[in-house]
Amino acid sequence: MAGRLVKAGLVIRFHAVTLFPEMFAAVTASGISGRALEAGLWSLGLWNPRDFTSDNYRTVDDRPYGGGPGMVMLAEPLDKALDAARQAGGGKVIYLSPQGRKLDHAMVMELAGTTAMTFLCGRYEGVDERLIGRRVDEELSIGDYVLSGGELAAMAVIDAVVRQIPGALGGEQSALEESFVDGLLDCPQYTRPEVWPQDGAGGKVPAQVPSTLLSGHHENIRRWRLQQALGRTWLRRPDLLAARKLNDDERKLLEDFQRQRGESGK
Ligand code: 9WO
Repeated sequence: MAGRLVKAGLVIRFHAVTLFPEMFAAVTASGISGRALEAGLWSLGLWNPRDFTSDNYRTVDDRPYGGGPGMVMLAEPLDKALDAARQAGGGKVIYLSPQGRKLDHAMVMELAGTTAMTFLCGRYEGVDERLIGRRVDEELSIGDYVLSGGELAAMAVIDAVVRQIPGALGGEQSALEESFVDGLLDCPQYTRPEVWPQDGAGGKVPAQVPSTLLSGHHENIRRWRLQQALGRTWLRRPDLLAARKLNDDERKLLEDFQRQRGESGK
């Protein structure tokens, strides 16, 4: 089919400055991101600061001024690696660190609207502050915890952004149907068998698939799912619910959920 050869103009060129380029196989070789890479929807340039050193030992780190444990990444090799990424059309430089702005769905969508970005991946105890001050455009965190380096955080961002590129999700699947697009958590999902486990023992969840999902009544199913999404968001992430307007119908569905939960005595 001729249409298969025509693809939307949206291609994102990622770059990563990293001492561990081989780690990025996790997003290039598998799954949705791997398939989207093969489809030409994104590319990844990997730049190892060790390849931009000039001493015999290929030194990329040194001891912190002021003393203390561990090592700090040298500015010079990172600066040269970032120059190389920039010459390849690197876009904004993003440093992944726990000190950064916390990533959310809105920021993922903003990044997905750009054509290029370069992730600076720190290791050890961090990167010389002068390099950050001179070369970094944005500092991003994926959550309040410390990793061993920025690579896993960069890959989390790549994965989240790539799934927003039109065509990255196969078939009828659409990023528009995902959690957070609507400001709510996802509803529960079920597949075969209709009863599991057979003896129904244990668990805080019934063994039987909710009857509405088996009814074939599409409007009722849609409303059940919306109600579950509202109820779960209320229970687990009241902060998200507070940030979202509810229409009359949604408010009734949520009140109904809250009533039913009160009756079952939790
Ligand atoms: C390591 C360390 C060891 C002893 C005392 C203090 C220390 N701080 C650090 C540290 O923060 N290392 C970072 C490792 C340096 C920057 C790259 N690293 C990193 C990035 N860890 N966690 C992230 C990260 C990035 C984005 N979102 C969450 C975590």
